[in-house]
Amino acid sequence: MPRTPLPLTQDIDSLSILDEHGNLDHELEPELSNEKLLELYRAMVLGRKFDERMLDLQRQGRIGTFPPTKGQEAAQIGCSAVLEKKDWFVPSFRETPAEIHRGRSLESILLYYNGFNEGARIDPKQRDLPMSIPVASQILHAVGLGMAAKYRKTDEIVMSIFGDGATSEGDFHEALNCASVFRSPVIFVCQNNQWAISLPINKQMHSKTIAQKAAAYGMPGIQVDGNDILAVYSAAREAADRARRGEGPTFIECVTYRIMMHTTADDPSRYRMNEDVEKWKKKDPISRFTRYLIDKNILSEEGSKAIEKEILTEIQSSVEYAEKTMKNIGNPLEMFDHLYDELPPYTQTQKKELENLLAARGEGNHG
Ligand SMILES: Cc1ncc(C[n+]2csc(CCOP(=O)(O)OP(=O)(O)O)c2C)c(N)n1
Repeated sequence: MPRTPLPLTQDIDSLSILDEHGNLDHELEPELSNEKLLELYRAMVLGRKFDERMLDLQRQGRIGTFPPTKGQEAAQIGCSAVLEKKDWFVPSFRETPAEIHRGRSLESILLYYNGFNEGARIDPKQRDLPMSIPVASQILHAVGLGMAAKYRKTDEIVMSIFGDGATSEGDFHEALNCASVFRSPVIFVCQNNQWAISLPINKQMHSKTIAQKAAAYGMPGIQVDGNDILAVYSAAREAADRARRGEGPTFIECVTYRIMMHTTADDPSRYRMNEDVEKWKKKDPISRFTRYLIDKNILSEEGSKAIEKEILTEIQSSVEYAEKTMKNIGNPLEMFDHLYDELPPYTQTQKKELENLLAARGEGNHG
């Protein structure tokens, strides 16, 4: 028999627990205390409100370029919720809500997006890597961290998050292969938000799912509704338990959607259909979770408003504190000092522009 089907048997499931119409699969509902559910809710709302404020600040010229996360809160918080303090979190640039949930301060993020080195400094007690801007590069770092944890015989695990575009990079494939071979305790989370800047997913790959790529590397993989925090949490919980038992990596594809622009530097109306955006807005992860909590009598309309109010106050005082701090630390012009011996002409122009801007704002040299 020269030609027979190969016995490839790995199944890839698709998981949804709370759908967009509020239907709940009771059998699959994860066991979470009311306290934990409220913690997740607050983290999602904080992520959303801070994201909205960051967009306003950018439009007012009070921060630099920023990548919004609106619509991806369930994917982010559902995953970060399974990590413990001792575990490692390895994000890319879009993971602001999850970083906050892990303990990063709003002030630090505000400083970062204003170009201050102080905002890139991570508390050594916090096991988070700085956000990675080179797409997919951080996935390899996560595998290495996992291998180190394994050699040291700790039960720490690692989570790396990235977008659909990252799966087209060589680093992604090297990372999955290496993790599988060495059984590195990593949870790979792909936030399939349908777009890599202006490139839609159907022009980027012909595989029907991203989750199926796990099978190629011999590791468990699952596709989840990324706007359903219960599904994301359950898949991440399974993956974390597996990694902690020493059974190696897992790949999770969270199917979600980037409601806003890729970054504040681009205009999605030039490449994307508004109907799609409207369709996805109806699947909003926060309204879906709010309804679930209200149905379970864990949250009330008034309770939800009170949480929102408290969050807005927290954001406001962080913005005020960060803006005051920025007047008293460092000199933004120093960013031009460390890259070149002699500045190229276009960078000299940029330096001059910043000098003029600071002078116009009466901020002198910030020093
Ligand atoms: C190695 C590398 N190539 C190109 C870029 C430019 N770039 C920035 S974000 C991006 C798209 C990323 O898309 P995806 O991985 O899906 O993440 P998303 O932004 O959608 O969260 C690209 C190509 C980069 N930062 N790094």
